[in-house]
Amino acid sequence: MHTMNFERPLRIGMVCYPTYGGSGVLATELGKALALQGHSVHFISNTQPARLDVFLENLYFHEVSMVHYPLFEYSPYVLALTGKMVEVAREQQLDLFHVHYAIPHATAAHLAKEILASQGQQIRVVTTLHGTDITLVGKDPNYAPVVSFAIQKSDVVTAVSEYLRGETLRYFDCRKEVMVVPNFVDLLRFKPFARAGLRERFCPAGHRLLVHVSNFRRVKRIDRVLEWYRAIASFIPATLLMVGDGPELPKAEQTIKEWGMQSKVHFVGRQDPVEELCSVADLMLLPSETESFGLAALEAMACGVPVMASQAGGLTELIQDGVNGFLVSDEEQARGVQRAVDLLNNTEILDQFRRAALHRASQYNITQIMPHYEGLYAGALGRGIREIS
Ligand code: GMT
Repeated sequence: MHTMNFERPLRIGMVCYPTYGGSGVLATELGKALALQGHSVHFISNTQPARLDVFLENLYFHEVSMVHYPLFEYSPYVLALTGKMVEVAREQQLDLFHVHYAIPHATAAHLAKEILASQGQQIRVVTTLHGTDITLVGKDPNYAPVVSFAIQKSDVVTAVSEYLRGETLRYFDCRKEVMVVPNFVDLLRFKPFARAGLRERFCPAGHRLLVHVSNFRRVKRIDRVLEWYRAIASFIPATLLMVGDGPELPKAEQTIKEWGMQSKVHFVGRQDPVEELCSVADLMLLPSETESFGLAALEAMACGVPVMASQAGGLTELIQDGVNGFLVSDEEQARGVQRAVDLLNNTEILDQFRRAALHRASQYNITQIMPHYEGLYAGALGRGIREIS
């Protein structure tokens, strides 16, 4: 892996949500890659991040313990997190915090930085904006001033797409340069798999296999996944694989029952390794209302699967319409379905789309993207710790 040389390895506090959301996945994969480069990476979160599944001697996890007290209806997580960040930074002599998802991590990082400064320890803060921390919940008037302030106070701010950078500048009093560092994928892990018999477990011969992977939140528009599938299946034999779990799952299962399509739609819950399931599919469906980047789409493409997605947000930067997938506007749903049917009916063109998807994903390999973060760390640390290559 090409990377930078520093005077010494960095000591990084990585703060993220531990669940299956894209920001936690990104943070975890980045942390693992940085640890492989020799940096010490300390994850700080309320439970062990889902993909923190390897042992490396310079990769650590520090659990935030919540304080419960009868007076609190809601325990103040941001304070518990800040306290833990201060403790870890002091004990491990951290150089910087890299916080993923602004709410509340960037606020906690600012507080921790101030507390540490008052004790004579300087630490830098790199904030990565991932999506709804800006586009949905972040701009809620209750949170917006706090998010603005935390962004301004970060030493470095990154966004995962040009779209998200634009939204940040549009909605927030940012007064900060926002650098775009896109999502990435580990191509050693995400590649076309051909596990014998896996496709056949879900999908009869002669069917096309469609897949959706998400955390089943409203923003993913699960109802539209099902509508797209039903429309496609009205033209060609097709099966749908629904991977993931979340608040919209029960409603989706109910819809499929009402449509009497239980034998053709498989809900398989959260799955690791998702790459094996993606690999056996012919097309991914991702009609999200907004998607700052669309990591699930990138991971599917790395497995050689084209993506039919909404023409929204960062998806339009990743997916090349008519080359490695389709971008479907709200007004052109029927046309989108027809294009998908035409693709699935034509094995030769489908193979072309598959190859184009693989090629596109190769431009987002972790080996290419990780050095951008290291460069930003070097910049944030300035003379504190020099990058020497
Ligand atoms: O912003 C969110 O909804 C949460 C976040 C997550 O943790 O799942 O997802 C976002 O971050 C991913 C990683 O950067 C992006 O690939 C997703 O597009 C983005 N989700 C949305 O914008 C809805």
